[in-house]
Amino acid sequence: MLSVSLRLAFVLSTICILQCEAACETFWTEHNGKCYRYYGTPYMNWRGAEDNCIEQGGHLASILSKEDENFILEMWRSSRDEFHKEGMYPWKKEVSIVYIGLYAPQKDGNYIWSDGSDVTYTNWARDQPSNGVENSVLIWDWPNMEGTWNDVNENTKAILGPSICAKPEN
Ligand SMILES: [Ca+2]
Repeated sequence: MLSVSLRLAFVLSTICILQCEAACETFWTEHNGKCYRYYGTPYMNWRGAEDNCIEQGGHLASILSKEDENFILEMWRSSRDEFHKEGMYPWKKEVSIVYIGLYAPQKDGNYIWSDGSDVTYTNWARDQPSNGVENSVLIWDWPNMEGTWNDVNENTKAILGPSICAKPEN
């Protein structure tokens, strides 16, 4: 009886080593209780990027603190630079964007996070947000605007449609 229990414990612990240890699946990076992944899918607008994240079990990433932002920026830039190395990015890396989960569904300047988080932190670029028809938010690396936020028309399709999804840990 003891050996059966031991064997069962061994089997369960083996399963756990294979599946329980990783908080995040392959290609997803853990940060502060969530898993994040960069997607470089071509020609996608904000809604397309958000729909892709929903298919993956999450939403476009929300940024609730400077700490979140630093993590997102580091992840985005290193992932983007890998695309550069592979010759997949037809754009200068100094001039590039990434969608985040902030949007104004009523186009009235009232921004909310698509994952339902409260808006506790923003980092708008100078003279932003524009509001109105520009209701979908991205971070841009642009001369003198590195890492700040801009709202764009929801129909804008990014050159490479890059976005960062986030979902709860396993
Ligand atoms: Ca704008």
